[in-house]
Amino acid sequence: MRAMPLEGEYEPSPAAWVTKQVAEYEESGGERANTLGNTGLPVIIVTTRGNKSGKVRKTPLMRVEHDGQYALVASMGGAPRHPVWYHNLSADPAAVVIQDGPHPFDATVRELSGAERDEWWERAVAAYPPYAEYQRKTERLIPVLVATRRS
Ligand code: F42
Repeated sequence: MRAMPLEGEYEPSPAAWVTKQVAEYEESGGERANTLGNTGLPVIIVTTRGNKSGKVRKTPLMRVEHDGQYALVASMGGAPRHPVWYHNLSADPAAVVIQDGPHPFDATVRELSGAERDEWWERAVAAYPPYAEYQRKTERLIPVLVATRRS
């Protein structure tokens, strides 16, 4: 079943390389622009709704998948503040579309804590080792959310 794209006006990221990656990923159905730079490590595209503007926002994130669920890691390179897409998801955990390959799908997210977060954090660091470095760089506990496909 195809995703119901989040209605609303798409507002590209102010970061040009992010906007470019999203555009190329979507145009190619996930065949191109599907890794982080030349790391060879896969990314997904996460669509959220701006919690203030209501605009549609699209964010490439590292692909951390297990049994059909995805971890969304609000690392932002270990910056002191959470990325704003995290606030969008916190405001509306059901306004989420995940694209991992050609077909985007609707999902719902839940923020993880405790042992469940530890388990997904391990998977995240295995998929993208710099996450461990980012956590060492910042006082904030990097939020980990799990996205589950809505049938
Ligand atoms: N970021 C991560 O945090 N984790 C990753 O695993 C990750 C992987 C990754 C791979 C490839 C790549 O190209 C980028 C990657 N990034 C990763 C970076 C990620 O794509 C984002 O650029 C980054 O996390 C920052 O997200 P952000 O949502 O904070 O982006 C800012 C720059 C942004 O878009 N700001 C907009 C602006 O105009 O300044 C506003 C966006 C927005 O959602 N606004 C809300 C609204 O209502 O419209 C209001 C938000 C609020 O509460 O103020």
